[in-house]
Amino acid sequence: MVSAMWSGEWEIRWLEQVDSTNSYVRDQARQGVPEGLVVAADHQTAGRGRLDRRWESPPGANLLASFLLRPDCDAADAHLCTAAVALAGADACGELAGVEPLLKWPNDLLVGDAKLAGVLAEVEFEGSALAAVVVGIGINVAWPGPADAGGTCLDDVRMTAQPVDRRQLLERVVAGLTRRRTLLDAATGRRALADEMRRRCGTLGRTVRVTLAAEEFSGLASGIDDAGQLLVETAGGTRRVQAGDVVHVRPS
Ligand code: BT5
Repeated sequence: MVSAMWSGEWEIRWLEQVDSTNSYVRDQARQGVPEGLVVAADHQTAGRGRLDRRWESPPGANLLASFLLRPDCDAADAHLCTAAVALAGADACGELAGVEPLLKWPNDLLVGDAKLAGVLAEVEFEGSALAAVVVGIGINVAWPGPADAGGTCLDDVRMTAQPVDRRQLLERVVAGLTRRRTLLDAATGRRALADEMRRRCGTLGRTVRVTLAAEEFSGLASGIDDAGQLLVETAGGTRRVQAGDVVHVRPS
């Protein structure tokens, strides 16, 4: 990895409108902007999910934010950046709304079986070295997502009287990420982060149906290995599923 150690500083930019906060931050990363940039937007005109899917959100309704990280780790550990942001997002929802979402492998926050938030991590390389990881999170605050997506929002599940303020929510996500950020730079820290992710991952112990591009199978989600792959026990043995390949993992 090429970067210097993280300075501990965040620079938060809040935009009225952008195509995608992830695209914006990736662009900044390519221009050499240091770690710590955080970009949020009231509205995305081309918000992105994984595998060319769209992330929808009406103007001003939800939290849409991306973080520029330059951790001292290999590309193989970049999935832990997703975990760090997802865990920070879950903590923030607990602190401000009194709900404790669980992680759904590889990149969602769920309340019950409903999707409260999604995380999208994208990596940038310099030669063969990891140069940056851009992690975006969309947390539904006031709008639960498209009708057919099975989503929920904090307004529908919060245990608190007051609606959640998006800027305060971002501040809490930043605080939760600050608590975990240095874990990414050392093997012991990365193990601790991976353990926390496994403890708070609601996918483990459930029967799941995995849909890949060319096949589908079911089994018991039994673990997540150090490379971030989901282990699924099937009649034919243990399958390892990479986040990049999976179209859907559903409880079944
Ligand atoms: C994700 O993708 O869940 C990652 C979403 C990341 C969004 C953030 S917002 C800030 C940053 N900038 C970006 O451009 N992106 C990131 P995936 O697992 O592929 O889920 C996408 C699917 O979720 C879509 O195909 C819809 O079915 C559904 N969906 C779309 N908008 C939703 C919403 N607001 N709430 C719940 N589900 C939604």
